Amino acid sequence: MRYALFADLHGRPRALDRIMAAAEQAGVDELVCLGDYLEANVPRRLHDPDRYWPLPAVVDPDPSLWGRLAAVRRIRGNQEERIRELLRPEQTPPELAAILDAPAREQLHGVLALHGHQIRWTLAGGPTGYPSAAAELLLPVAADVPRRPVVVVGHTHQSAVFEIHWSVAMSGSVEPRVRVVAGQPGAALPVPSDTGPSDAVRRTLVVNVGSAHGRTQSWLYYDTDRGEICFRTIARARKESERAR
Ligand SMILES: [Mn+2]
Repeated sequence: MRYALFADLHGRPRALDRIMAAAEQAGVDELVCLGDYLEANVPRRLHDPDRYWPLPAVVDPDPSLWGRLAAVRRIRGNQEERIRELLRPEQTPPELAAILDAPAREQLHGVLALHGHQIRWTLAGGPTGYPSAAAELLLPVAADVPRRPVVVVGHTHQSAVFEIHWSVAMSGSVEPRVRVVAGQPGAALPVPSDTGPSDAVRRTLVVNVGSAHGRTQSWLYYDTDRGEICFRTIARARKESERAR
């Protein structure tokens, strides 16, 4: 089985076209969106489910995109949760309702897939003198990460791999250490096929995929037969790129 995993499409139909074309070219069997396939138009600070919001104020009405997303396996993200909270059932078109009920997490062979809003994130930087690009990297809080061998997430729009060693936590009250795994672009990460019981997991690899929209679109190619996951990107010239939002 070969999966294309992507996240943070934020309702961009042309970005979905390009992800689908790249996945098809790579011989992918199934596409999986790790949340935020839609975009909530109501700013977070105005989010109020008790107020009535007309449909276009909440989400761009795009039945064509909704229909295509219905064919993609979906994990729900914070955007979908906010849209669902702001719309009443009677004002939600059936094509939209059909894609808002995605599960919060799914086991796909050797990887656990979820959206990163279920995890707290902290800035890597601070007073310790990191170079600025590294300082802006968001690290997952280990306590929020499911203790599985490989966890794939989206949400922060940053492509990165983190390693958590759980054995440190068992020796006392010390938080498990989160380490950034430096990798070559396109290098394969091994994914064990046997996931086993959670308490036997000594090390978790968190594979964080960048945004599926924008000038550089990121996705993950997961080949279960080979037991490997790879970062893939689709890069475009500036004039073709979509307006940043
Ligand atoms: Mn998100």
